Amino acid sequence: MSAQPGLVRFPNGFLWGTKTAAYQVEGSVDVDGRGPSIWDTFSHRAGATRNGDTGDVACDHYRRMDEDLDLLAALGAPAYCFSVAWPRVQPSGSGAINQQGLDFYRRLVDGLLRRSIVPVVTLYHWDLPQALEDAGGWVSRDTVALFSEYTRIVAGTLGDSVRMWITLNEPWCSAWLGYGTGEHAPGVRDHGKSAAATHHLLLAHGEAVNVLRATIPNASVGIGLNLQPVRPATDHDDDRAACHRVDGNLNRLFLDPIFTGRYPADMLEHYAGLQPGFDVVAEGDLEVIRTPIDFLGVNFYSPITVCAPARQAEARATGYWIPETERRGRIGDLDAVQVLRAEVSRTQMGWEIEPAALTEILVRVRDQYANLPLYITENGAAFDDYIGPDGEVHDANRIAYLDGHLRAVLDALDAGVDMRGYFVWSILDNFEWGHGYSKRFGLTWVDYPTGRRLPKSSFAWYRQTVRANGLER
Ligand code: IFM
Repeated sequence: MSAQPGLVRFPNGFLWGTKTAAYQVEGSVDVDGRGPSIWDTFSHRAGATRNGDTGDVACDHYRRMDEDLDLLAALGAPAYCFSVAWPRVQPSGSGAINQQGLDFYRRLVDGLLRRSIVPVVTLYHWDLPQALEDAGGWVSRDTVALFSEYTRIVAGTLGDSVRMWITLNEPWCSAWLGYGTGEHAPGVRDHGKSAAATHHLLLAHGEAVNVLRATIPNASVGIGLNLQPVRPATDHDDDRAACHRVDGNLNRLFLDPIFTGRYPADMLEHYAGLQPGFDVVAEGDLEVIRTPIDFLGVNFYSPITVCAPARQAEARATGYWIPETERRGRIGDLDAVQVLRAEVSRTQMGWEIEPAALTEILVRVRDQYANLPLYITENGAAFDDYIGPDGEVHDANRIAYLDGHLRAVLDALDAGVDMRGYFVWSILDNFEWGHGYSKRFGLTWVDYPTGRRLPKSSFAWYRQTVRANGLER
């Protein structure tokens, strides 16, 4: 990157931002006509979330929007990505439009523009209207057409002011945590349903790309995928095979259809026989799914290492750590067990910190799929933050994490990858799904009982990084 003494700089126009999602920050779940989403239902189910936490209040962003807009202006990052809650716009997921819901997002977009912040909109970040789940949710093909209808409404309302659109955020989580392990809403445990949901989510994405393009002439449209390099614990054939399966589920099941118009053959074979599974794929669907996109959003947190279940003792003997309590659920249907490297530091989520893995996945996307513009649409970390005696949150570990991953982005740029921007997850501490409020990812501490916002040290660090458009050498 361009040389300046003491500083290593990002390209001009590199888009810096932060990101949130509706259910994680908004609260006000039953005001101004909003209908219930699957996360309202799920989070109120006994035992579904840590401490029974729900998004009922969250960061109270719905009512504190102006304060949060000022916070974003104080940060100085030129972009902000938020998600629209489908049940605010269409309380029952189809038909009647709730104008008050749309007005909220209009005010949000106008408030951003007034502060010269570029709005980036995610259409779906997991909060499916409950009425649609009752009718089959993402397992039902009907949801695809309804998502197009919803997309048309939002694009018709905000399209004059919003150019950059993300159709879906991390459809893997919706499909495999929502319908597979049941850790996420709607809490279903049925991998046949996960497979069908995967396909319908991808189809909804492809259809939405076309709707956005038809509605907004200069739209820039992409999807946000959670991608993770997967490594075998050892060179043993069984560990390598387990690695290939996990990679198939986490990465290839989404990248392949989007960029090549095919599901990976090994995954189709792996899930064959499950109902409804990939039997829901109809002629012409994959052509829709592979509709060209303008950019890919990469959400990155950590790589993952796996072994074959029968080789756990060998993995332990090789120095890996497999917590006794480690649930095999997440990758259990893949006949694989996640192992941890004892010497690698982890975030409070238990996720290994390895910035080079980010460079690796970015280069892989370019080399194996497409040389298209890439944005890091999420990167960040939860740590055990606390307010110190001086009244401040000194989150040096988060600064180190972000700094390391930004250098990994620089490495990708050096390798010729078309990196266009970087969004920190998140501007605020917020509702971390099944973990409730126990995990804090924010650049800003949120005091949940009062709603008070307190920028952490990482907030000042990120402001400085954005302003310099670079990092110290
Ligand atoms: O909080 C989530 C977000 O909703 C989706 N990506 C990962 C983040 C941290 O777990």
